[in-house]
Amino acid sequence: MKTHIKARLEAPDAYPPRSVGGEDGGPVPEDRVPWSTDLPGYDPPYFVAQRVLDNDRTKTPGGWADPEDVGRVTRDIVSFEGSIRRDADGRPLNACGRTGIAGRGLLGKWGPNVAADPILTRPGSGGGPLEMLAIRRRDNGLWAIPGGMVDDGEEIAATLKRELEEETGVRVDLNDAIEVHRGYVDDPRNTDHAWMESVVVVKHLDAAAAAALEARAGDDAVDVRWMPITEQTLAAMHASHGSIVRRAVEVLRGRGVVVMRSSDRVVSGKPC
Ligand code: RP5
Repeated sequence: MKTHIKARLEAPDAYPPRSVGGEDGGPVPEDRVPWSTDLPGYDPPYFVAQRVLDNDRTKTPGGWADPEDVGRVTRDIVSFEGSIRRDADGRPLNACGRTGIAGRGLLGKWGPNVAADPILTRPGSGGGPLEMLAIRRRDNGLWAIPGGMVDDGEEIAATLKRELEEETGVRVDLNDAIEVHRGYVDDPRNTDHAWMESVVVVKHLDAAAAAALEARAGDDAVDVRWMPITEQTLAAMHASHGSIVRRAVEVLRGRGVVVMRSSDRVVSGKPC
């Protein structure tokens, strides 16, 4: 069974503390995350950001958020993770289980909020570990894959290209990139009723092709760099990006890309 860690234990500053509710409160116990387990009295705090309410597309021209009444959502709510459970009020239930926050938090859509994340890699300098083009996020200061939300009606291939260019200034043909993840992202913004899912691709560039790129931080990124992929850098990444990059590294290794010195081995991991 997949589970989540950040969506159970971390949250943006704007959120109330994640809690099972009641007098004792506290985060959801790890073994009570699956909806299939009993958690009598589970009553997490409800939170929806004002920014989400202000962007209700049924009220605000150009808004990017669903209406607060889930019954008024007209689009199909579908997940890469399979069929979606709903609660007694018709709200979609997080594909990885309880989070300790009800409502949508900072996310605009009920259910999955779909993103696209392109990973570019290059050989490490001086025989060092493989490197990836990473951005530092404005919202939490963490290094991340340079991705972003898929706009309404946008093809995922277009989002991958657009986000790479907006956040890093880099234009690369991603048609031959390899898909390494399509599903849940353990993002600290996730709630019981709204969560991140993403399509992640990887493309490896040789040293000359990478050297020809001029990266500069833009949009939601405050910094950009070629980041060595090591256990330390992966562990410090935003959301479950570290696990997803691990998967990308395994895929590249399977295709004969020299990944890193044996002393810097990256162990395999399964993202949720
Ligand atoms: C992550 O948040 C996704 O994997 C993607 O990288 C990102 C999308 O959110 P914004 O960067 O648009 O806030 O969970």
